[in-house]
Amino acid sequence: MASASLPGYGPEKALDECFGTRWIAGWGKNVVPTAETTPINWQWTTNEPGADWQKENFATANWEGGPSGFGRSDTPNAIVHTAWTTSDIWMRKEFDLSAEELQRPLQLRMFHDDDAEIYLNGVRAAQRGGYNQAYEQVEISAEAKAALRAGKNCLAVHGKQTGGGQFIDVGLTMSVPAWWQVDLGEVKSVQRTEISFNLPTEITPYVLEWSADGAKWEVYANHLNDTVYESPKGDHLPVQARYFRINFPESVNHAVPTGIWEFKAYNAP
Ligand SMILES: [Ca+2]
Repeated sequence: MASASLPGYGPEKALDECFGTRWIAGWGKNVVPTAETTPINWQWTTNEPGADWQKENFATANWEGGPSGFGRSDTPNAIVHTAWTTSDIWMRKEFDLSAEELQRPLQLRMFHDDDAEIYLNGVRAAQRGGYNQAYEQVEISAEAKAALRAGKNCLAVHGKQTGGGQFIDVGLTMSVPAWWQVDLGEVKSVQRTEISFNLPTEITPYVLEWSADGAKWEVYANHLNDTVYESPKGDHLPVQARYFRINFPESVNHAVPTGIWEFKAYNAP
């Protein structure tokens, strides 16, 4: 590994300089992606569909198909792939969940302008009034979570325009635990570490562990409850370590997969 001094950090040696870009595989999964990452085909209609439109087995033969998101392209931050300019839109999307995925934390990810009602398998998952101007994570109601099952499921959305900008796009995200580990090659005296995450202005919760032998691990730093972001993220603890491992909890989810740009370990304070 390369050794280097960092400008402004004094004459210290980086035990491990740049490891390059390391994306965390499986950090999270967009069960139903939004147009932020992958525009997907929904069934949709702007004609009043009648009662039970949100039910799983509702017949949608006369609905149209088109890619997300839906709205007017002059709406700030909107990613429009299908024009929707009338007062109401009803949308449906089927998706699969494995038995294992069913146990994972799931959230809606939505951008609505204006009002939105969201259903999972016919049960109300969330309801929002007005507009939110950007994508955000939204909790799913306990009733709708209970209605999910392994196999095929149905996400149904009603969007309503009341004035101004116009847009609707709804996704379903799943969190999974992830970790990344580095081998310094031999046991080294480490005084501190730095981690550069790919989302420097987001709070990225993690637990950093260290080990001399790869078998017995101890906590180097616990950042599960941080309230402010810092980039790069620095931790200080003198240890004799060969391995470091960054563990990410299930509770974090960003539409853009979180990753690590760099991990550095230093033998000077
Ligand atoms: Ca509006």
